[in-house]
Amino acid sequence: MAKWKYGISFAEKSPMTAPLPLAGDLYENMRMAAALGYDAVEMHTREIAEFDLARIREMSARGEGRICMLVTGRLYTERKLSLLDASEDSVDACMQGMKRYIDLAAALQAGIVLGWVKGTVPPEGDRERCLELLGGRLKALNDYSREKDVPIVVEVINHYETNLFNRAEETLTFLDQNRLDNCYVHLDTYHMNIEELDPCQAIRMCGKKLGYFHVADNSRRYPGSGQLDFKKILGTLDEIGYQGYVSVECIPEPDRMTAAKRAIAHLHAVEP
Ligand code: LER
Ligand code: MN
Repeated sequence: MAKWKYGISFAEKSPMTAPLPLAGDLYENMRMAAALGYDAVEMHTREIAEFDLARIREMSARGEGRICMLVTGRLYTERKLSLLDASEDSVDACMQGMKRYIDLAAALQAGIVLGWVKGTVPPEGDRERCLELLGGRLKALNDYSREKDVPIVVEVINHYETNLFNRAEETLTFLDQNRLDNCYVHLDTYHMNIEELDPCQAIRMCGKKLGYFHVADNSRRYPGSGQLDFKKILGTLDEIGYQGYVSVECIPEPDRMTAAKRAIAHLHAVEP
């Protein structure tokens, strides 16, 4: 019996260059992921998407998978909204979108991944002021999501993609200073390999505040394809008593099915 649950990233539409191993029909992919040994899929979707909730619940009851997380990035990439937008109207629309994601996650008993939607500090922008604004806005979402029993996980993403929350320590400090008790740190081995001097020390630093964990190897292909020591990484998750999901977010090479199969086989082989 694994110490944690395994997830895998999915979107209905995703190019082969994106780090989402699964794409296509949701229900087929949930079933296929479960058959491969994954406990759940993490879904990139729009906040206005509609799902057959009864069908998803029936599938979960039959052991045909579930949805562990909804990823909010499409609010940013498709609707161009973020929590640090300059106009109040955009920020309001972003907050409404995030609340819709939270409502949908509540119906699915899933969590919410916050990555790019947090926004960035503009060139020449006042970083402290941005952090203050973000803290207030996230506090409102923190309280809304706590009421609905939906955790928010804030992803730590490397500095080539964003200029806020690039490292575990900075993210932990922000969550702590703003008393975001329903928000957790979301680490990703790919980003940690770029940003953290010692990824295992970053895991230890998060301790009970670690809420979600993405895995890919150093080239962002499936775990086990490259240089990262997943025995040591999973051993450190065990050391801190991590009980969340370990979720595969990797480039679908050599093809979707092979990447998904090899990833879970490697993780099972090295888990404590
Ligand atoms: C998403 O989980 C992620 O890791 C970022 O790199 C967004 O692409
Ligand atoms: Mn990630």
